[in-house]
Amino acid sequence: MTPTRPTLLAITSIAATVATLGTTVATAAPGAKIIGGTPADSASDYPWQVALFSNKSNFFTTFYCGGTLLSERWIITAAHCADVSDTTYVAAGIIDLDKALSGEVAKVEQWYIHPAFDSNTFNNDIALLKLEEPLKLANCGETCIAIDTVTADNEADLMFENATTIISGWGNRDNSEGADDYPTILHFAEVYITSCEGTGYSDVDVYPNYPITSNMFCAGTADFSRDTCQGDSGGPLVVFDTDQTPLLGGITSWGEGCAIANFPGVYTRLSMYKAWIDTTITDNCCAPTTVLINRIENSRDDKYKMLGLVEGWLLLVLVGLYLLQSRGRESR
Ligand code: 4AZ
Repeated sequence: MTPTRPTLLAITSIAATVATLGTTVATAAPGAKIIGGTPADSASDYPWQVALFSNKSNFFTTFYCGGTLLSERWIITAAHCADVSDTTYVAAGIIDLDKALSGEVAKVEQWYIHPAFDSNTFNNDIALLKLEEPLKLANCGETCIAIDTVTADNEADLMFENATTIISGWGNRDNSEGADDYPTILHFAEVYITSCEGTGYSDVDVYPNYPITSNMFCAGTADFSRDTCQGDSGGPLVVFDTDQTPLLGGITSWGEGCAIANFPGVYTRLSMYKAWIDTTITDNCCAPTTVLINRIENSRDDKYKMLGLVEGWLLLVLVGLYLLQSRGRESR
């Protein structure tokens, strides 16, 4: 079997078919499986998720890949999502593709595809998008928040065998042959990091014809019931540190079909790219100035610190008043 190397063309033609089917696509057949996922309740559940589309006037039909918010100016996605002749737009702060224009929408000014991306093997399947105008993240508040990436320094603590991760996207929910079931609402699922070959959920070398390089890793479930699928590409696989701060650990890249027994999904391994991400961003302007999720946590701490300060002053004033009063009593 040959692993699915999705092309943008495939995804856009699927989107076109979806468009022709009209509203019927919005309602999933009972038991239809992201594969095996759950619809998000609110855009604030996965505020780092963005959608890529190629025509602002018809968002749903030209949606083709996911992406992740690194800052108000930079999006990270899969390099194979860059195979696009049209202009790319990004929508943040949404869960419903039908209401994408109610989110924060920006035009992509420049794609930065990893220089070593190999479209045959999908090695280095990673790209950065610089937006023409910064997204006004304050406008969408809790529904659009940038996220940090896993690095070589913290990878061992976060990306171990069986670590829990969250995948999300607007990709196909039906893995039966030739079937399309694209949701308008963002879906998510919990999957676990597993070895791609031999020691994980599968006892065979599942991808003998396609090398799993050190720039990739696999994730899935023991029963192969949950997985990313066509249209989820470019989107996030997130892990959580001990403070429950989400960090981007992977980018949905490829795999043999979707939720097929013995074939876990393959993801781009973010920890390999910190230096490339940092230099691409700093060399091409607009270093992140946005509030990252972990910085929000810190600012929450600051609030508590402020509270401490206020309480301290209050105590001082009260002690002062007490002393003044007792002095007054003594002098009487
Ligand atoms: C795709 O075509 C795709 N099951 C994404 C993920 C996987 C397969 C295909 C992994 O975008």
